[in-house]
Amino acid sequence: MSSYVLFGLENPLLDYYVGGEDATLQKYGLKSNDAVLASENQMGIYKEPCVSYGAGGAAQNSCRAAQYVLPPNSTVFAGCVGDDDFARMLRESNEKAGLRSVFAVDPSATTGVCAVVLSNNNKCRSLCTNLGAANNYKLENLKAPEVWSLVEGSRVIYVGGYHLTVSPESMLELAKHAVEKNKPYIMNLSAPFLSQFFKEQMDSVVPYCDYIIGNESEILSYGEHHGIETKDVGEVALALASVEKVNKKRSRAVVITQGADATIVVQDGKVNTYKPNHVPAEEIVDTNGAGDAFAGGFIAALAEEHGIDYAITLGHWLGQECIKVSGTTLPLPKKQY
Ligand code: 26A
Repeated sequence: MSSYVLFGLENPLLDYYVGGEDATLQKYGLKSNDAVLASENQMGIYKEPCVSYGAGGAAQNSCRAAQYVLPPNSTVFAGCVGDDDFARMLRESNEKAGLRSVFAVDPSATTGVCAVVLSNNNKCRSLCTNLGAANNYKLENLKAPEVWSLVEGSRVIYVGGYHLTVSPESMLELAKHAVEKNKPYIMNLSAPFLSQFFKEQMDSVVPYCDYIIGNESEILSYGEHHGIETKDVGEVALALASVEKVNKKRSRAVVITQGADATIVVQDGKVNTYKPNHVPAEEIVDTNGAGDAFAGGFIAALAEEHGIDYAITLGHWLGQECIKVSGTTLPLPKKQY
């Protein structure tokens, strides 16, 4: 049996920071706080001068964050990359973070890139992604013996909702395995557009989820596209939590972060709130990846069989450490919670 307790799946992306703030947003028709797949007329953004770059990919960020607090060799992450320098950089930064990459390689495509535009004193981030090779992950990549044995050896499974656009079959395969072995299965809502344009795929995975993590705009988008007539985050989370479950041995928790405001947790028909500690504005460097770091802390706590209170606390702490440094990485040398 492998020692990797946490198995993650999603898009291995490189984050490509572009300057210009509002002018760049306008030029490419982007909203200041959003995440989209790049359309044909947004492709020019990847030719804009690069301010900085680094490992990205929402679930890959979360897995790096989880590994930050877990014992060595606890976390493994799967996805598809090209055979290029970007892929080498991703492997390197995962390795530095202690995260094992099990990448499928599609030499006919380039590694996925996410253009990041910060604005409003770095408080807002707009993400515009060209998935490239990440889009070519297949169920057969997951079922390859060297990958599937890691799935079997894991205790907790984390899937990024962004993978709904790529390989919902792989997400379902992991989900069925999780039910069969009664392992916690966690999905992130990832972005508002998924509930809108990938609703059917989303609805096929939700019944398997023991934990669903998201933010306020993602849960409200879920509500809007599921005929839930309220803008109350707790109410929509209650509705999502009550979707019939496949694994009857576990109840479902829906966890909604709201930036500096209280995180809302819905479980067993009850709504609880958890206020994160205050981070002074002058300490905030880059909010990109805060939600991913939160998810990383949350899933790390579950992997160590802690309860939900501790999972939220650890998530808040990692989210706050993440926004104090540039990019989606965490401070080094490692801080201890
Ligand atoms: C399919 N899409 C659009 C995406 C992403 C994504 N990760 C996976 N799939 N769009 C943006 N991201 C990542 O989100 C992180 C911030 O939460 C970015 O790479 C960024 O690191």
